[in-house]
Amino acid sequence: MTDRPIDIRSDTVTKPSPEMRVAIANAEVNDDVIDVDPTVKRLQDLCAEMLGKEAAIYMPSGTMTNQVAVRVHCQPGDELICDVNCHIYNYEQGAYAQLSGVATRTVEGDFGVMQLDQLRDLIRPDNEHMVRTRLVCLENTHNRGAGRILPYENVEAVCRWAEENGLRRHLDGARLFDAVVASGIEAAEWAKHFDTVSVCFSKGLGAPVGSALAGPRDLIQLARRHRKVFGGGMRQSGIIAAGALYALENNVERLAEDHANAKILANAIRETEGLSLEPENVDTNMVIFRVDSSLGTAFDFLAALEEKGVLVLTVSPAKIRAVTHLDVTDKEVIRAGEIIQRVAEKLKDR
Ligand code: TLP
Repeated sequence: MTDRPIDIRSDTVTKPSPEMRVAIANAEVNDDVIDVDPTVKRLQDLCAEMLGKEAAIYMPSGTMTNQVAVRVHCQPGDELICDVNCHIYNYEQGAYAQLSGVATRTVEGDFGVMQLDQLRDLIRPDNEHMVRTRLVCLENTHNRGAGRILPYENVEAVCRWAEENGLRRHLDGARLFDAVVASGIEAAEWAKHFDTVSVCFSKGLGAPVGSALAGPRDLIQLARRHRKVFGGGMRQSGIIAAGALYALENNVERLAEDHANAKILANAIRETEGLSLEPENVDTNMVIFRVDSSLGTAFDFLAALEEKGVLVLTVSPAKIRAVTHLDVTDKEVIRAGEIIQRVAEKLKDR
């Protein structure tokens, strides 16, 4: 019998556990567009409570919660400020422009961390030639920053500056619970600096579908309008919300196991000639490493790993990302590390 592939492309690849499937099968449902689905309501209320916000709304994806947030905060002709490597800027097809007529001003952050000195001069004067600076978006943990946790004081300082200057603040917290578990700082403590926060259930938390956007009641009411026009009004969505609820109630603390596994993988990569971690430290469940050109490209490396049963993703022609999650065991992670080392050795001798 051949072993199953070790799939560490993303923490989005997890499948609902038997216990989660029972919760899904037993979910109470109703039409959540006409009125309210009781399971969706429970999920939304729990999210709002955990994030210390008045209300929350369930949506099909993290892309939608981010883009509905942009739409809630901005009008066409407005501009948002974000780190150049953030998900909203890189992986959402420029939806802020396509769907909301919003421009972006990007900042070269340090693995996702923007400094106040980089931001101070970016607010545009009130002048009819210019777009209106309206919103600052942060991402925590930071995906292209290899799961980096933004320093708490940095988040506080950037958000205070934004507030003092009349800018709205949105947090892409797709993996906020990874930051919570690894930092020991509560979700509401992170969230209090932002007007809106989005969190995902279909990443490390292991649910099959969905994200939530939390914030003040009036903004979430407006978000409900925009969710509908973006095609995210869902009927008996308690079926999928039950998986998300199960994930929130059962799978938060265990994220620490993924973080420990990512450190095991990082150690194997650190010891391998021709590979270097970027950044050097691993804060949560992601590892990004550079493949030296003497071993070929990241695409060559990915193909060689795939042949040996390890699935990863490239993040650039020279960089690879691996993500630990609840469907990979520590043994599999150790094996993935050994395979990475063997592949590097082999490519060196080509
Ligand atoms: N990220 C995915 C890919 O889109 C890259 C992944 O495999 O990591 N914010 C952040 C920080 C994300 O990492 C993602 C997904 C999203 C938003 C979007 O979530 P979905 O996929 O639910 O639209």
